[in-house]
Amino acid sequence: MFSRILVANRGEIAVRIIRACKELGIETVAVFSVADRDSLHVKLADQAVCIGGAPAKQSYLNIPNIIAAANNTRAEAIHPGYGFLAENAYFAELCETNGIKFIGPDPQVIELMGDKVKARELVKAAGVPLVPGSDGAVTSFNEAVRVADSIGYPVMIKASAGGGGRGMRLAHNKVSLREAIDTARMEAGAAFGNEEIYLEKYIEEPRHIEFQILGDESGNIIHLTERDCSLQRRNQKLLEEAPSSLLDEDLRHRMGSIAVEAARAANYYSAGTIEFLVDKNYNFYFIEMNTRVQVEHPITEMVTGIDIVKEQIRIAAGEKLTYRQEDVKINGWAIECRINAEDPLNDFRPAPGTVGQYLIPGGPGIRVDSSVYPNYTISPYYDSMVAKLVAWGNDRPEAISRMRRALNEFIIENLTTTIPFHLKVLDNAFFQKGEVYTNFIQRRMNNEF
Ligand code: MV4
Repeated sequence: MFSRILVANRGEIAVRIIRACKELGIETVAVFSVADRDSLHVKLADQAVCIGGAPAKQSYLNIPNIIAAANNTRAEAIHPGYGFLAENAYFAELCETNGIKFIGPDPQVIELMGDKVKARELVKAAGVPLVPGSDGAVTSFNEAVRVADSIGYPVMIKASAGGGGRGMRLAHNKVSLREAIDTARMEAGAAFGNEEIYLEKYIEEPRHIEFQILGDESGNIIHLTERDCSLQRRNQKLLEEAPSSLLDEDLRHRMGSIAVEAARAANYYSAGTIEFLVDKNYNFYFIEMNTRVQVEHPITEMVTGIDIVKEQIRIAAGEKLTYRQEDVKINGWAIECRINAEDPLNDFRPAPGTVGQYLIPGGPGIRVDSSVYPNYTISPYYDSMVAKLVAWGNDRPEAISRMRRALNEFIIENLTTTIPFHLKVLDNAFFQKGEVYTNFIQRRMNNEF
């Protein structure tokens, strides 16, 4: 096992990783920007190194400074968390060439899965169902028209280098297809330096269901069942739950087996996520794979009892999985609310600032992953997450009532947060029936938000 790990991230996920290291008896090195001198991850780590200015480009994305910090502190491994450098294959490769273990999958797999066209081709060959669409990238308007005519409108245009809904465009007919393709290409070029696009049939009101994967470096791969992330706003997840109210045991088993096959096709190790869309007829389709630990990983931890971050670290240290698929059981129900410093009444505009009193909820079934403390200033330089509030219950109604209780208990003075919005979602009759899907917020929350 490692004796010292550098955590190349900030905020709640840096704190989460430091906690896992402490439980494993591993020393931690935090890195921080000049805006984060007073951050909780800096206080909790054994050592901390300033890696640059407040803008992420100068610090949390500053590869030479992070590698230097790891070398200087003789850290044996780097945990990238999510965001920033977590899915940067070049960074992962550079860690390895410096003799530092990157806590994540093989750099070539990061590269492969970052290319959504290549990822589709790879898993298709392994028999994984895809959303009907183009075979590979679409290179001309005429080709796009041919594909759209054969799969039928509406179609989604997606950026090969995108993912998570970034750079997606919808086209209802041949006329709007041309404009959608031109815009998608331009946006993808500007955002990712890569104009490659592909086409998918538009799935109406799908559910976004993702399977948590764990694999070791000996080729053992299991899944930790699913998360339902259908409640999104402009491709930002607001609330996630595990398990999904949509799946029965049979569908869970079939999707889980396919998710493991998709990961196996990539020789995957470490933690990862296979994302599916599920349509109204319970057909499921692979959309992409994420090669990092995700924001919403705690709900899977709550229902399986498996510590995903500790497993990631053990796997990176060369240990074999200690769980077999038959050891993984779902116990109860978990919901996560992402509490952001944003104004739901003002188009969810970020509202960073200095918190006054800060009192987190507790009691049965409640977990709070946060790096905020009283009088802490949330910086405008980074995302506006205040806390991930997770509620566990024996069943969905109990998880909902605990979440409602905990949201009301949370004291976050002097900040505008999304808590009132989350309470409205939990009170919504459609949500309570488990009806969450694309446009839920538009269609079901219109009057309130
Ligand atoms: C789609 C889709 C409909 N058809 N792809 C992909 C990433 C995710 N963040 C949103 N994505 C979607 N991809 C096809 N071919 C609709 C969405 C989508 C969505 C899906 C499930 C639940 C909520 C959603 C909200 C917006 C968009």
